[in-house]
This record gives sequence, structure tokens and C-alpha cells, in this order.
Amino acid sequence: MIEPTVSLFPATSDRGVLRVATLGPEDDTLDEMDRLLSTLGVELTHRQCAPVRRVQAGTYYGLGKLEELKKNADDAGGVDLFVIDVELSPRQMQNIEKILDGPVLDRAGVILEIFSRHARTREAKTQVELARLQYVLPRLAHLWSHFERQRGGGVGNKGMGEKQIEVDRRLVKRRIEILRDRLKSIEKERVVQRSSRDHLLKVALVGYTNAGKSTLLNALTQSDVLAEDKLFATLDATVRSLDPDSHPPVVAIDTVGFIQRIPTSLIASFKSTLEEIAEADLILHVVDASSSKAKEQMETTLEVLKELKCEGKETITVLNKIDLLKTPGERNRAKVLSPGAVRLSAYQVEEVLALRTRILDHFKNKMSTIEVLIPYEEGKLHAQIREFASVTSTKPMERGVFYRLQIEQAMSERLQLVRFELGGAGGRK
Ligand SMILES: Nc1nc2c(ncn2[C@@H]2O[C@H](COP(=O)(O)OP(=O)(O)OP(=O)(O)O)[C@@H](O)[C@H]2O)c(=O)[nH]1
Ligand SMILES: [Mg+2]
Repeated sequence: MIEPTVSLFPATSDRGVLRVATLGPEDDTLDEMDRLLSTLGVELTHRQCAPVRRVQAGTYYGLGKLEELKKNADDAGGVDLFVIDVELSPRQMQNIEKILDGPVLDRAGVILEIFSRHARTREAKTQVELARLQYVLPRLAHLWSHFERQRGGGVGNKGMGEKQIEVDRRLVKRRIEILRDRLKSIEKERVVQRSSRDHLLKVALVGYTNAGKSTLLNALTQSDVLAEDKLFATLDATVRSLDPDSHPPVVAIDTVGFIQRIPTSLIASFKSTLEEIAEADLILHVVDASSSKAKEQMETTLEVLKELKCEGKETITVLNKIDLLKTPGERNRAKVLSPGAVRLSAYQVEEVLALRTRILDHFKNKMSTIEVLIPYEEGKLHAQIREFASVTSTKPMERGVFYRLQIEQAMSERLQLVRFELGGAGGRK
């Protein structure tokens, strides 16, 4: 059976480090593939960029191009793995593997490998394992030889392999069912957790992978979420308090990074994590302003937000890593990128504090002052008012307590304060 811990990558050869050759249609995405692979600690031996004029149904790239790749890889001293930086069907992958006579993965396979290595929490692990097995299932026949090599055996007897594949296929299907069930119960826990945060104002940090979301969250909230110069360092939604003393409390939520051409099955498996974004009251769109691809990365993020039906949400765009922009030209380019955006470095305490104030002001501006008379028997409501609103004056009266308070519109609706408002629609109660 394929263990969840087994890598999608073939075992390293006796050279110690895994040698990889890449082939893809665009230089930009190949650059990104280089970074994805370096996150995985492999050695890039050969890289080839070739536009695809017409996709070949069976092999994606034409035979000539694939043979050229093989020759170039051989000339570079041979490789352990070929990465084709597109989305391949299981059949295309198998055919290419035959032509190249070596293990092949596509973009989704590489991203999945990173996700499996970076998953930390039970939820992330379950989501990633499910996505991985869904990827593996239709590819078992050809991936099987990778795993077989990892188990220490040779590719071995063909007949034996096919029988094993059948057994593995059944086991993988059963495991997928188990994981789906587990995810359902984790999702239920999440819904409960989220509803316990109903009364909080939520700011979600979203953006392209490696933009600096976790670093900024740490700086904004003085916490220590793992931030690393790695793609997809964060796979979970981490919640931290931004201002515990405000009424209502404001929290910031770190989220999984986005990337161009992320496999849709992966987005689906991160559904519950991404729902945090849909429920946020404010989005902080973090952009790495020092990246030469900042514009494209912003667009990718906006597209994903659209898919999550969040495009209309109130958003503050943050151009991060400004400290890396050395020339006036570079700084100007950042300005043009998003004219109204906050430009800062997550390392500059004062700039981060100014952003924090801006976030809190955003919520304060949405506050309105109202006067209510809450009957004494509404015990819970008195506590909720103290927690979620900022009370400016209070006075015990005959029928209840009079409050003058500042409260956010959405929160006032949640508590249905209109029922008790003085001078308002429901004030004559
Ligand atoms: N120079 C500079 N580096 C930064 C800044 N903010 C973050 N970084 C670095 O950028 C890298 C990525 O930061 P993270 O905070 O892990 O990025 P992320 O957006 O959370 O990335 P994922 O979780 O992988 O999606 C780390 O090495 C940070 O130290 C900044 O303002 N200036
Ligand atoms: Mg992160």
C-alpha cells in the first residue's frame, strides 16, 4: 500500500541529492518552478523552455521536443526526475515517462509534494493527503514504479506489479473514503470554532505565496507564526488577536498562499481553510512589491478571490518588502502597481504599527453611536454589549439600563439592538 508519508518524488540516486530536469512553456513559470524545487531541496540539472504551439493529445509536447529534453538531460549527466511544468493527464504522464525512460511529474505533482512536506496540523495533513491520493489514484499504474523503487525493490516482475496495483487501487479508494469522512468531521469542528468567532471582527491576510503574510501577521500581532523563505510555508489558517482591548475584539487570520495555475483539486481540498477568507470582515491583500512578477501575482490573487466570491469585500492592499526596493525607479514602479496601497516593510515596526492603526480605524469608522434601553431581564445582552460595543455612558433606569454606545453596524444587527433603540425605528418599545 502507498503510505501517506511516501514521497511523490522518486528516491534519490546514489549521488545523494535528487537531480531534476524541467521543461515548460514559459520562462516566468519555470522561474517559479525553480523556486518550488529549491524549496524541496533538489538539484536542478537542466532547464528547458519551449512554447507549446499545439498540444499533442497523447504526450502534450511533441515527440521531437521530448527526445531533445532527454538528450539534453543525458548530456548534463543524467537526471532522477523530469518535471513538465504544465497540467498533464494521467495518460500523457505515462506516455511521456515511456519516451523519457524516467519518472515524470507535472506542476500539480510538485506542488502536492511541497504541501505534503509542509502540512502540520491534523486538518492540513488530512486535506493534503486526500488531494495527494486523488492525484495518485488515476496514475497508480505509472507512479507505482516510483514507489516500488522507494521500497527498495527493482521494477521487478510485471505480472506481480499489476496485481499489486489492483490491490493498491482498492486500498487507496478505501483510504480516500476514510479521509473524506475525517475531513467532514474536522469541518464540523471548524464551523463550531468559526461560530465561536462570530462576534469578532476578522481581518484575513491573503496573497501570493511568499509575499510575507506570516511575517506581517507576526509583526502586527507580536506572535510567532512560522515564516520562511519557502513557498507554501503556511497551509493553515492561524488566528491571532490584533487588538484584544477593542470592542469588539479584532483578530487577524493568516491563510495559505496562492500560486499561478494551482490545481483545482487542491483548491477544493483547502475549502474549509479558504472559507475563513469568505467570512472575513476585511481583507489585507499582501503583495511582494520586490518581485518582478508582482503585477501577475496580484492578478492571480484577485482571480482566486473571485473564485471564492470575495471580490466585493473591503480590501486594503499592502505592498510589502519595500525595503528591498533600492532605486527611485523601483519605488515608482511599486507606486504605480497599486496607487492607493499601503507601502511598507514587515520589518519596520513603525510602518507596521501605522497599518495596525489604519485597520482599527477602518472598523472604528464603521461605528455609529446609538442609545438603547435594555430591560434588566435581557441578562446575556448586557454582557454582550460590554464586550462588543464601546460604552460611553450608562444609567440604571426603572425598566432597564440606558446605554449610549458606539457599535459597528454589522454587530448591532447581529445583536438586533434596533429592538431597544431610543429614538430609532424600534425605540418606542
Ligand atoms: N526583505 C524583506 N523580507 C521580507 C519582508 N516580509 C517578509 N519577508 C521575507 O519573505 C519570506 C516569506 O515570508 P512569509 O511571511 O513566510 O511569506 P508568506 O506570504 O506567509 O508565505 P507562504 O506561507 O509560503 O504563502 C521570508 O523569508 C520573510 O523573512 C519584508 O518586508 N522585507
Ligand atoms: Mg505564510
